[in-house]
Amino acid sequence: MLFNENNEVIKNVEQKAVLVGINNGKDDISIEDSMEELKELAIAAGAVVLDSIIQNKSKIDPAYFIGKGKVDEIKLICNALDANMVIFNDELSESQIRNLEEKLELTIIDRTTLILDIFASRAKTKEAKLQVEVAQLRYRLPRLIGLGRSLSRTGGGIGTRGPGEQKLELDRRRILDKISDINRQLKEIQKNRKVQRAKRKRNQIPIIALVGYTNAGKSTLMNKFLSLNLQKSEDKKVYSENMLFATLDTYHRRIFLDDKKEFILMDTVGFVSKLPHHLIEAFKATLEEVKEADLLIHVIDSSNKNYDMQRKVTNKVLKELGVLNKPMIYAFNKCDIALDNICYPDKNSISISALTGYGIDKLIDMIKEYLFKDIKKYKMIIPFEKGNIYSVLCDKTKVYNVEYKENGIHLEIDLDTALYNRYKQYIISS
Ligand SMILES: Nc1nc2c(ncn2[C@@H]2O[C@H](COP(=O)(O)OP(=O)(O)OP(=O)(O)O)[C@@H](O)[C@H]2O)c(=O)[nH]1
Ligand SMILES: [Mg+2]
Repeated sequence: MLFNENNEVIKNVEQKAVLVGINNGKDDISIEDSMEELKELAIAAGAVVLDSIIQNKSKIDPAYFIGKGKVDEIKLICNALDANMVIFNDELSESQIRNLEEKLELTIIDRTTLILDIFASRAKTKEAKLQVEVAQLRYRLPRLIGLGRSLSRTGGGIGTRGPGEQKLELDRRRILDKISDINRQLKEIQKNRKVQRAKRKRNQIPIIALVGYTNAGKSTLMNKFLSLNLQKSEDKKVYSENMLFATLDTYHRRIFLDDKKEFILMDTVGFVSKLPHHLIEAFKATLEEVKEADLLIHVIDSSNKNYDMQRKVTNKVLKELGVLNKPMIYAFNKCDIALDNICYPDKNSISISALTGYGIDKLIDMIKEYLFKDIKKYKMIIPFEKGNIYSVLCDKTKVYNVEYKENGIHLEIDLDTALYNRYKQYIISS
């Protein structure tokens, strides 16, 4: 689904697009790979891609983004191919979009609009929908101001500049009102999220977040773990699909391991290079949840030749979210179709296939090593007058068995080193 400049859905029109990108030699990946990714994004938004044009240019043209001569060339190509849309690989300014639209007489879409559009069409929950809307409005806001400035600069003249400015001010205010209205609604929804989060914290079950580039296989890995939940088959699988941004919300599922250990696994939205800043901002509340994770599993598509760039882009966003300091396992996924000579960034890396199950046992061992390393099961007796210790323990750790006997509360309980040291006088055996 694509939207026109008034945010109305362009219906029943085949989106026949020509892609345009600038090679300034500054990006992390080659322009060809970047254009390939843009093509996937365009397809994900429902467009048919007819051609891809690259211009080598170190300086951006303020009026047209690309060189003026290139605009004429693109016009010829679009006419010949019967395209009705040109998609740019970067974010354009309002005036660039306007100039290009005038000259090419086609719909102009930039990379940011494209990504926002995909998010808008994929968002399922009310929260995700509102978050995308805020990002879209924020994207439009400076463009309105920009337009206002350019009007006054060129001197729209009496009768045009005044009302033009007024209308812009009105649009601007309307957008600002709308943003604060949505933010109010989001706050309400997020209150509930906080309650859920507090509940999870109380349960003291460790949390693992799956993070990574879009299409890396996070949701597939989540489903693989769910298939291990033999005795708890009510757990719902999450949606996984070979398309960009299949997941836009965070999903939590409890995973039970064979030796009574359990953790909560969290599936999250995937990242992409040049992810619009407003989108990261808008999704911060959802992504905040990653902060509560005890461990991150960074899923990497090792069949993609840009896997290392994707890893770096993901780490950059994680840094922006303030979670890069958490313990992290790099899961090099899709090893069934991986490239040769994959380079591991550090020893916390493992090769897996979420699809075939290869390496999952080893991944579980690594998880246990991180999460349950110093936990052992003990039997203890807490005297009745120390009932408060019992409540502290219930809060902090897993209690398997409770019996009230004459001499106190008999517990079968997991203790890590810290809890063991604190309460060792009540331990009767391990
Ligand atoms: N060959 C192969 N394909 C895989 C593997 N893991 C996932 N896939 C495929 O990769 C595609 C993307 O998988 P998802 O699990 O939806 O990816 P994701 O990381 O959740 O993607 P987003 O939700 O978009 O961020 C799907 O077609 C999966 O079947 C794997 O180990 N091997
Ligand atoms: Mg997913």
